[in-house]
Amino acid sequence: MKSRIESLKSQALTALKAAKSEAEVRDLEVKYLGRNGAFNEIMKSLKDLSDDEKRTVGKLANETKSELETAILKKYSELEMAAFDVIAEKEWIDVTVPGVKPSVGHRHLISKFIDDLEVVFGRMGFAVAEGPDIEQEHYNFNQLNMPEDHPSRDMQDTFWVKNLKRVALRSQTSPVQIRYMEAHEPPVRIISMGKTFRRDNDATHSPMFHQIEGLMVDTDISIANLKAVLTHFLQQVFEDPSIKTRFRTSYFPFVEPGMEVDCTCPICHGEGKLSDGVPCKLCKQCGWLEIGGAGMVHPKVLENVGYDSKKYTGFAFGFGIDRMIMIKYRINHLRLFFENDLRFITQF
Ligand code: FA5
Repeated sequence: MKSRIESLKSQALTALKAAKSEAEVRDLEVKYLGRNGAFNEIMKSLKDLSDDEKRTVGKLANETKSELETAILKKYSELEMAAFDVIAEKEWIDVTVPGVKPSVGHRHLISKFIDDLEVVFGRMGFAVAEGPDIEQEHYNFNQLNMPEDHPSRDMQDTFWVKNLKRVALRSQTSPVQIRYMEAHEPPVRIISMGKTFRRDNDATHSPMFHQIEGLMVDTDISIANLKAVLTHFLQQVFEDPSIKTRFRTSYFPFVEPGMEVDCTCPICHGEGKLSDGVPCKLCKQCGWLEIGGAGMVHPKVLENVGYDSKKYTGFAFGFGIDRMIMIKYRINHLRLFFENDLRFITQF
């Protein structure tokens, strides 16, 4: 019986050593230690032995059984570790390899610039007003002292909306002045920024462009206020406190007097040439750049919205946002703003 136990043990250990999978180990466990396994058979047959033999053989059988149990547990854990090694090998990653940088988008140059304008005017107490891109003739022209058949309408070659009477893509941001004044009593201090549309198309004029409109109305507003606000504004926008402004008489039906606003060239600082004597290309050696129109609000416009033009005066201005960005960042073609070429867009 003893030799039978010894031989079972060595058979079992050899088979266990050769086992390659958990399933094989489980089969061996059943074969040797299971309810109908070899060791249970031995235990059952102990009853036929003498008391002395029962004690020694039983002890040996029990010891061998628990030895086998330990060996089986050890084999299970070896197989498990080997499985982990396979996973670790298969799913191996090198954490020292430099990562792939995800590309993150950002706001467009024009949107960011519009935010900057809002900040500059916000500091001067101007609120932001809005109006629709598709506008009634009434607001885009009539109320601005540009009645039907008035030749001044030819100054802005307008996109009219087909099949809709007297509706156009707004050709300027000035209609927002009217909408705001109709809804509010003075004092008024607003800017309005957004898209405007005209039948234009060249390097510095596009069919869709952006304007900023400004309007200030109160009892004592004069050209001095206009000049102070616009000079400060341009110095802030071009980040150059040496910027100067000048006003040239001009004509816009909704202001009187009307003016073109120029500022000194931020590249040559009004000299027309750079410090090394090279002629300045941006201002074409003139030292000044045209930025937009302005003037004192025409009394007729004030009356159109129900304001007392004897009591109130105001100034208004309208500048090209795209033009200011072109000057600030030395961009030579408007098309670049709208082509969405990432090589351009990611620079700002
Ligand atoms: C006007 O539109 C007036 N509403 C401005 C104004 C407001 C004057 C209030 C007085 C009081 P003007 O047509 O000049 O003015 O246009 C103003 C600016 O818009 C121009 O100086 C230019 O910078 C810009 N601009 C005009 N057309 C285009 C275009 N097609 N593409 C890009 N910018 C343009």
